[in-house]
Amino acid sequence: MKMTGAQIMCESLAREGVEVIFGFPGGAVIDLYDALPQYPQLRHILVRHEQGAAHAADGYARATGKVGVCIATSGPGATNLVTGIANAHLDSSPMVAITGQVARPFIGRDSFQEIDITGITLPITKHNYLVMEVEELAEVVKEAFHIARTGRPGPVLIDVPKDVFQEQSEFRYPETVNLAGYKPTLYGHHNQIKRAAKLINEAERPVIIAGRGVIISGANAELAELVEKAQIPITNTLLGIGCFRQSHVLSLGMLGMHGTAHANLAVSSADLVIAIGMRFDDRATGRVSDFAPQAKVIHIDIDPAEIGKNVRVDVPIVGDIKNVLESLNKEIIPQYHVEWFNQIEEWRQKYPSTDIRDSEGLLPQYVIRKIWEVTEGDAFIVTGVGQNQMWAAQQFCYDKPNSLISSGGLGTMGFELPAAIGVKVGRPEETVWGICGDGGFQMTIQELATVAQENVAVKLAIINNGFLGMVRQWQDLFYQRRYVATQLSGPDFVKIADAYGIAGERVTDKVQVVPAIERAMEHDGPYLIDFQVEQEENVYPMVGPGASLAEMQLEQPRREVVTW
Ligand SMILES: Cc1ncc(C[n+]2csc(CCOP(=O)(O)OP(=O)(O)O)c2C)c(N)n1
Repeated sequence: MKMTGAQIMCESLAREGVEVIFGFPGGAVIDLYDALPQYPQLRHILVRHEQGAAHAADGYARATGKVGVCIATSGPGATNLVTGIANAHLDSSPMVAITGQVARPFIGRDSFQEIDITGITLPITKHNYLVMEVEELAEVVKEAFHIARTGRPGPVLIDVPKDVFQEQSEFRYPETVNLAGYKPTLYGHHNQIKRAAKLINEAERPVIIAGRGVIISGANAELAELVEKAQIPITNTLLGIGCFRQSHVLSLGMLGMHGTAHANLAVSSADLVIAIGMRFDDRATGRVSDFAPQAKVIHIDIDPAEIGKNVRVDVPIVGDIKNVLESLNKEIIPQYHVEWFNQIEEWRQKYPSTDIRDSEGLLPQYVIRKIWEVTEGDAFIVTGVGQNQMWAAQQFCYDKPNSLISSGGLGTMGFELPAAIGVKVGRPEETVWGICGDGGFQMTIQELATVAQENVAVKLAIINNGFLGMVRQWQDLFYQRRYVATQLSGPDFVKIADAYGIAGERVTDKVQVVPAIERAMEHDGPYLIDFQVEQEENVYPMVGPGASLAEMQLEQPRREVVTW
């Protein structure tokens, strides 16, 4: 049967099981939009800025495990996607971004709204395509979804000239994909697994560092088996939160720049580090030359490019984590590490690093802890970037699998609101809380209109400190408190919400916190709370720039605080 390129695109998306598309139209994709109503199974969500579409698709993908899809027109539409694509790339989130391109005769002529988006996104996509023949379109879509979701997931961009959307061709959807040069290694090498098991069985002070790769692989159960069988303490990266129950006695919480003291000390004293589905980001390792100085390192990851990139590795295992751990667990001899466990417990007691200090004022940590208590941890938490993000990582005890959605690699302010939309659209039965910085929130605030138009029942907590808080913290600690360009005015967020038709309220006092959170939970629809918190609260512990994990600053220095 003959179809237009636009119909072929829609039909192919439907064949891939796509249910939701986040997008924004324009001239180069007008034919694609014109075909969309013929495919009612494809729900289109109109965002207010293409960056929002990419973050929403990313959040949707992380929360559902499916490929997130976004659409933008050529030129500025496409470039507005770039931050969101880069964000998905650095956090290994499966996404297909579809951009319109000027018609083929206009390419290379600096035509109206022409931009070389495949050139621009080459380093921030797993793969990208410029489709020059309508006959190739279905096969490209099939490949794009395959590449986005297999191996180490990531974003794939498909750029389609306007006249390719208009042209007709026979529709045939390929059954399979066979790409020479793209065959992710799924099973670990047998000898390497044996070597790893030997190290684990002989270790006296082992620590597991688990990352988001565990969640992507669906290996939570296999990881838990390893932890419990060999009684190995486990810490996680920021994005690894949700791969293992944090209330478990062997969980040390997050490591790194704002990790718990006992996790950082454990890694610094370990004789064996088992790194699983993580990539030794500098925020997790601290000064690399002093990272786990006494430890041998086993690194399990599906992406061979990660092995040995930042940290020397003794036993590399390339493979899908679920498969590798299944094999590894068979080789593990059950054991206890009583002395090691007691040592870590001593650190945990001595440095209760994420306890909230007494304060008359409204502390941001207190607000986030109360959201955890009221929701009983049964919620998706989507964060911004900066202090709010670190407190969200510290003050929740994450037992629910995959329940923290955060921009780790790129650290993209403005992620919080559109990503929360994507999470709620993908998992409508779940409670979704956006923990937002007042700075980050203002970067994508326009997506409140999307929330209202689609009635996306997200609950939004603005941790409003009147500053670009994390940058202010660095100015405080490392630039003698010279606050340059970090004091931030904002609108009346409650009035803004109201203007969009969204319910909300302001909280300035501790006693108001729990009732406000409860009202938000009971409200049938989206709800925004503007928490006006103490302005100069810092995140601790902190491993300063250039310091090793063992060199943490633990407490807030005493001084006058700025208040509202
Ligand atoms: C798009 C973008 N621009 C700049 C930064 C640098 N940056 C990191 S944290 C931060 C402050 C964030 O302020 P806010 O959103 O209010 O959150 P807070 O730290 O106060 O919780 C800034 C400016 C960034 N991460 N992303």
